[in-house]
Amino acid sequence: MRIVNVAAAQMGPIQKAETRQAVVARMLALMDEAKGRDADLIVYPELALTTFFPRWFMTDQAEVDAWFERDMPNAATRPLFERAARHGMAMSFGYAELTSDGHHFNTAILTDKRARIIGKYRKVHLPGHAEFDPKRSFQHLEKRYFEPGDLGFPVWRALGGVLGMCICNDRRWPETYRVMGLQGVEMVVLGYNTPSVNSQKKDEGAQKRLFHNRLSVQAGAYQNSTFVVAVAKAGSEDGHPMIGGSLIVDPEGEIVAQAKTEDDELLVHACDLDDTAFGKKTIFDFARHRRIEHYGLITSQTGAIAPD
Ligand code: CDT
Repeated sequence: MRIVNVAAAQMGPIQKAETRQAVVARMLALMDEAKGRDADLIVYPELALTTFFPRWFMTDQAEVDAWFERDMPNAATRPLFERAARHGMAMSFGYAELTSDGHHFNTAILTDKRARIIGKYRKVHLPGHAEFDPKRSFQHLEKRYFEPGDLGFPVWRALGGVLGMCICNDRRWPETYRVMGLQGVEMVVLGYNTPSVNSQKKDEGAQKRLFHNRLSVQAGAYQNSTFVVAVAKAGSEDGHPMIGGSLIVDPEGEIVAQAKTEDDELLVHACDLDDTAFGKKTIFDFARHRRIEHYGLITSQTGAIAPD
């Protein structure tokens, strides 16, 4: 057995006016609870330190940059690293990263049990728009504030297994899991901020959004024989509702833990990474089953729509 006792630390809403210090205090409370339940790894949401700021239209770059972290750890987040090291707990969380040479990414990190950063992922699939459009009932401006990630989908040897990360919209793309699956990933951790209503499809309410969340995570897990730990920032941020539904899924695609609230809530599950072995052997028997000669369209820019 290779047990990773994972804690999915769902977070309730963070209002625009809330400080990073107040948010980190909540994250520390979740971390202490995770320690009480013997967690090896705690996973927090996408952009965990602030409200989901890409819903706000900003033109002043200084105002935009105030939502970003120039260093990690920094003064606001150092308590997380110190507490995680004291607890001997690995952690993953998302934040807006501003690099020293001026690049903006939607980033997640993974630390080891001594709170050393061992992995960094930068969100590849950025949803939403680059420009404000008054016709939309609400804005989602990730394309305005972030560049697409430049690190691909790496995996890391950690906690006795192979771990990978992705962020929110990435979970809807089969390629995300596949690229990690082909590297032998055994646990994918991800955070999300998903509005309860699809601004481009008004009849798609929270129940359908929750269904698609489960569907994409369960499919990604089963089809690649990996655990997936998907963690929401949920609830209403300044009147903008987001789904909860954080979940831990096993390599057979079964939900083994699921959030019941839209608040700060911890889900803990002992994941035996050896449970990934059967599926990997039968599904990922590379030599016998893969037919790469038929997969070329996946890497083509244009795709192909069958003519009428
Ligand atoms: N944060 C994020 O990626 N959210 C998207 C919804 C975007 S709606 C334009 C998601 O896939 O959940």
